[in-house]
Amino acid sequence: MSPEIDQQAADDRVIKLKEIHLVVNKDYEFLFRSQDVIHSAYMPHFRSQMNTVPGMVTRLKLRPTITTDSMRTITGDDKFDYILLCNKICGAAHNNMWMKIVVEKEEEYKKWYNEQLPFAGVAAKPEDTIVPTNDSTSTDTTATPSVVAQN
Ligand SMILES: [Cu+2]
Repeated sequence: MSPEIDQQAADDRVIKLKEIHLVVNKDYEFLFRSQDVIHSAYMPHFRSQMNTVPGMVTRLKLRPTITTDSMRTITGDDKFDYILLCNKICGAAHNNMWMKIVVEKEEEYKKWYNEQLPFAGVAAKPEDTIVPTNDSTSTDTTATPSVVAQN
């Protein structure tokens, strides 16, 4: 089934907008959409970039091969984080368009995943629902990626 036609979305997990978790050595396909202007999803450590275009879905495939913890050892920087950020000067909220990417082992990913509420659980708690806003000081949610793990 195409990931865009998920009739059972109630079991999807709602992910906080400032952090994506990926399993090391697993193939992923990012699906990007934009509700306003062209943004550019840039992941400099993965040497990857894809425009996000209103009215269409753009895709980017990648396989992270080094965990965040290993990169902290390799770089000697115990605060190292992979990042995803917008690489277009797209509007007033541009500087808020970034998020951390955590690359980790499968067991760490499963622990984190199980701490995330399913969509149906969040919908039952309206105070936790993520709502896009036009406030320029808040996170711009108009170009949010979907990530689909591939086997
Ligand atoms: Cu942008």
